[in-house]
Amino acid sequence: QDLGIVAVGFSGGQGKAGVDAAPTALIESGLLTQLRDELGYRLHGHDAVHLYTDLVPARDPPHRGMKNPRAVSAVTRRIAEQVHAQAREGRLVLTLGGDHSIAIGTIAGSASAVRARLGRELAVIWVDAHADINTPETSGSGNVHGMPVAFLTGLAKEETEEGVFGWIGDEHRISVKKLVYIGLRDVDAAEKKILRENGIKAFSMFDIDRHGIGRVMEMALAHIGSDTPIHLSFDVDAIDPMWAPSTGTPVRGGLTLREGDFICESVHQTGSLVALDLVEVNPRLERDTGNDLGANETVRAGCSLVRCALGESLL
Ligand code: DIR
Ligand code: MN
Ligand code: MN
Ligand code: MN
Repeated sequence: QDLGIVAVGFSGGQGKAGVDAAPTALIESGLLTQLRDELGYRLHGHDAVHLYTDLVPARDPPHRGMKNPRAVSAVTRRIAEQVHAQAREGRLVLTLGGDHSIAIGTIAGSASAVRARLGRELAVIWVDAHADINTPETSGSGNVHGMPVAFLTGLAKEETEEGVFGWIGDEHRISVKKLVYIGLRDVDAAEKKILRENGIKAFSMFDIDRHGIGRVMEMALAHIGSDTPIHLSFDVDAIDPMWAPSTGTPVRGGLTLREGDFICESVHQTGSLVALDLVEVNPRLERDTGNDLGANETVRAGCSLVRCALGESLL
């Protein structure tokens, strides 16, 4: 099968440098070679790691409290075009982030491509410790990586097309009905209200402990419905810091490595996966505190998640 790769070295959706180094770290650890040689994918677009430096303005003052709003908007707009172009060719698209703000681009691109190519609505499985559904107005941090789902569902909007994220149109958006969260454990009060008021399906760590990951995946996939194209957006901080410590906002009490891999395997098994993001690996954080092992383990966890989503565990 054909696999489009979009390697995104971007960190402007949050404050910690180093998450931009993740695509190179993942690729240098052998991820793409494995996908090609062991899983048999034909790769496209894998020759470049995009830094988008030409899109980052010299002056980028806050807008509605958002930090780096113009940079994030311009970069995600370009990513949306890249993902759309790959997906229109009928390729599965793998995006290696970067912080989670880039999902504004990846999901906008795959939602619009799935509409154009199949006339279908895209479902999204968002695996994360966080809900990333703050609006600019509810956000306490101003970091756009805490807001992508609000923009993608239309819960946050710009009034005019000239507004900072005004390029996001209906063709790029997803329905709150086709969105499922897995792994939540650090959700802001305002986000809980948004999830409740919009009836958004969410499986927290509590639900995983109660039902087990097998049952949770059955329920998550049943909610989406069979034969619906799926975009899996995986924030590595969903995995417990025991296995993935090198990430910007680690939260204890997370998924085991096996539970993370199982989520990916279950999505692969549906045969409906059209796009996959792996985000928030920051190899520099643990490296800088002298913990090379922590950085390497996090990269290794990320590689495993991607291979599982792309079919490694099939016998
Ligand atoms: C917090 C933390 N809810 C915020 N969010 C994320 O900044 O909006 N951390 N996404 O990874
Ligand atoms: Mn996230
Ligand atoms: Mn997160
Ligand atoms: Mn938090």
